[in-house]
Amino acid sequence: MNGAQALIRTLAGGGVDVCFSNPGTSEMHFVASLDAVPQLRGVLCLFEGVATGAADGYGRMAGRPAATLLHLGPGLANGLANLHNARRAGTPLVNVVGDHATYHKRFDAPLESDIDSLARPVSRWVRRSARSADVAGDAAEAVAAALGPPGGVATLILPADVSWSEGAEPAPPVPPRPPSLVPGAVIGDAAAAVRGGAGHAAALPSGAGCVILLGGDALRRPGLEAASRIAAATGARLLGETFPARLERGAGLPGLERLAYLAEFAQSQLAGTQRLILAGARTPVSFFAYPGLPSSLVPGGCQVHTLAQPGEDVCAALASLAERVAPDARPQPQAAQRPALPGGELTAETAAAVIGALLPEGAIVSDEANTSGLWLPAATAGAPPHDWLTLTGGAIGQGLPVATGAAVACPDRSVLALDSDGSAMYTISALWTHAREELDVTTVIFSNRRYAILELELQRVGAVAGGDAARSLLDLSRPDLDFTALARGMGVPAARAASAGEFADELRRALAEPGPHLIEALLSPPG
Ligand SMILES: Cc1ncc(C[n+]2csc(CCOP(=O)(O)OP(=O)(O)O)c2C)c(N)n1
Repeated sequence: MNGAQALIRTLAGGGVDVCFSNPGTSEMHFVASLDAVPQLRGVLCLFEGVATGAADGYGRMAGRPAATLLHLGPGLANGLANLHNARRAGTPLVNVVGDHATYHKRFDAPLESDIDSLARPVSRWVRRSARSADVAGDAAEAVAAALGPPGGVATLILPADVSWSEGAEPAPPVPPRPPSLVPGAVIGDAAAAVRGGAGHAAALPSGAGCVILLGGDALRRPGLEAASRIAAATGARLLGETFPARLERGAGLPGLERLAYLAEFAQSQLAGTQRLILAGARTPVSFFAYPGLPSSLVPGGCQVHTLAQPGEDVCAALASLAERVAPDARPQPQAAQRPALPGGELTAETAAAVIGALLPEGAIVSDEANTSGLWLPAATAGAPPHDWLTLTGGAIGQGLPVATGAAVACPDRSVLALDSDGSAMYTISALWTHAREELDVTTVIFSNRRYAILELELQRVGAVAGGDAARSLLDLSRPDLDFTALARGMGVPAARAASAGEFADELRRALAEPGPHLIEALLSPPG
């Protein structure tokens, strides 16, 4: 057996059943081996950023890694931005990067580059397989490293001669580590913080001044329900991290307000907090630095308590905390509630109401709506239960690929990709994979024909720019993008909506029919 065959069998044996691929010459033996191992499904992506983003979406939903197959340093470089997002999401992902044959590298052929250095910043584990006899063992370790906990990107660099040489055999899976349990003393410390700490005024509910910031796995049902019990019993306030990898929400689950993106709003959400408990979330910081604003969002004088670190079982920690401070409390479920279908103009606000009115039960939403997404959380809060996946690392071009991977991971669920026009263009070729794989993804493009957030940021950072040269760098018109033509050109049926009513009709139709669809929502400028 050659190295590539042993690698693929080992990945499949370790539960990796899909490989989002954009191969080249050095990966041909990997490609050739796929027919012999039907347990590993190869999915062609026409750009590496689609492959890495799709593997992220898959890993977030499946809870186990997909593989990628990328072509040397340049292929990896094309995929880096979405590997960065995956790293921020804590997604398990096995990133296979082909390389030249070991003996060919010293000739410095045109595609030669420093793959290891490119991989390291986005990877929690990097290994270069040296011999075909090693590759299966390396692959088994890569799967375990990707699973963590916490999950992350494991990059396996695969020289072409390691792939094609005989003498390999599959390796058994390496058992992943279980998450560490949070020590009782840490739970006790958090319990004291929730109960009010020293100097607590008896007239106030014990949790007054306390915020529990939930992130990571705490945003799945068990974590949310435990946190909700704590909040119900003590008056502590719950907030979710700004950009969750995966948030379970909707009717019947505890509702959760997220920390705002804009630092000024986040500051006002956290104002008056005396005790901040981090449950799977990082210490909140401003997304960017702004002149005159602090980087840390922790209010002055507020004590920060970490309930669970990355890699620790945050849901078990929240459950233990709930048993201590809220033994009799019940989680507070969000009531079922949908907005009425609006008429009139199609704006970001009426579009959100349409989505809230029609979102199917069990939907997976890939949210890269940016400024057009402002009204989505409120409009969908009481919709039937669904998952919400967001732009974890701020590198735009994630939304369509994450939807691709989520749809491959969950073929029985409806996937809704909500994408702003500028972001969609980075990885627009994901639509071709939606069509090729017949994925049930409905893509909504919020077409405002601008980089609207950057118009706002221009003012917020205090840059003085009123001229046409500056404006033209934030403007997506001249020519106007025709997303319906782009979609049809890649095999995805598409329609345009210019009013709230048209958008509702098109969304209803797209959600009812299997397979991919695209709706270009031509937004009226905000009034
Ligand atoms: C990889 C990457 N490149 C560039 C940026 C900078 N950037 C942030 S938002 C944005 C434009 C977003 O425009 P669009 O997706 O149309 O959303 P809108 O702001 O109009 O809602 C850009 C270019 C980024 N965040 N990530």
